[in-house]
Parts: sequence; structure tokens; C-alpha cells
Amino acid sequence: MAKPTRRDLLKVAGAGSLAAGFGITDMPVPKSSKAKAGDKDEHKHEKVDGPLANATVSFGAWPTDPPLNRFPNLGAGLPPTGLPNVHQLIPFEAKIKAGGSVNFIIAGYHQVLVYDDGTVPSDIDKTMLIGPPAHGGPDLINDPSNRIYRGLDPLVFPQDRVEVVHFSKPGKYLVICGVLLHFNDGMVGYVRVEK
Ligand SMILES: [Cu+2]
Repeated sequence: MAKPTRRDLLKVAGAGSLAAGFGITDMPVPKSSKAKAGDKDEHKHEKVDGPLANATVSFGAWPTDPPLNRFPNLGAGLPPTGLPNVHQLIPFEAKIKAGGSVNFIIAGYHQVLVYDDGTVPSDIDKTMLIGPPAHGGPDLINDPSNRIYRGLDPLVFPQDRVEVVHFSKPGKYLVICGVLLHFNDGMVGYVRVEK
């Protein structure tokens, strides 16, 4: 009798993880899907609709003048490559309503930092940094005062990605790029959250 080959075993293992990934298991199904401990608050939100339910902010952008050729994957890897990049938040001020979210679409080596209502760029302490040798990239701003969201380490792959940030209260929130050089370059913007 032929022994199962390594390939066969991998096939079985693959099928098992696929089933688990889609929730197809022999586990008994709980009677109430609301009964799970620890998640009740995450499912009590009111529905948010309309044009101010969310906004998209380009967080950096790849230039086209002069033409830029990123094929095959220039600027996607680690660390920053020195490719040209537009260090801006577009639009500069995004508007949503309370309970909505902002989809930050990140193009290139950037870090999203959001500061609480009323913060302005001059409030940011640029002496609080994280950089070499603790961190492998250029200096990052690490001022925790009034910081309400700190995005992924820009050394994360892929650098072109989306981070969705929720705003529950009205206010004018400062959003900056955590890369010190970019912040100094004016890579800031605001999220205005209406009632
Ligand atoms: Cu940046």
C-alpha cells in the first residue's frame, strides 16, 4: 500500500485550514449570535448614512509630472526608496458627521497620526521621536499628548494601504504624517466632524 506523499498531506492540511477559514467546521452553532461575551458594545452602533457618513483622504500621492514608473513594485518595499511623492493630505480638510469614518488611503512611506479636537501643528512636540537604532526608518514623531489614533509602522509591507478611522464625537481633528521630514514639509490636514 502506497504511503501518503507529502503532497497529499499538504492537500489535507490545506483543505482543513480552508474549511476553518470559512467557518465550515463541525462545531455546534450557538443558538444566539448576540450572546458572545465582550463584543456587545461593538454591535450597538446606530446606522450611519448619507454623503457625510465617510470621506476619503489621499495620504500622500504618487506624482505623474514628470512621469513615474513604479513597475515592477518600486516604492512598495522597505525601507523608503527616495522615489518622489506628494507629501500632502488631499483634501486638506475632510468633512464627515459624528459616527462616520475616514478612509485614509496611504500612498508610500507615511504614518497616520490623529490628534484630538482643537490640536494645531504647533502643539506637536517634535523632540519626542522614535528613530534609529530602535526603529529602522527615518525619525517618527512620538508625541502621545492628545493623540487619539496612531497608525501602523510605515515599515509595514505594503506601504500602499488603507487605514479606516472612526470619529464618534464632533470636533476638528488634526491629522499629521508621523514621518518627521514629511511633517516639517507640511504634511498635515484636518478632519471636521459635524453633529
Ligand atoms: Cu509622510
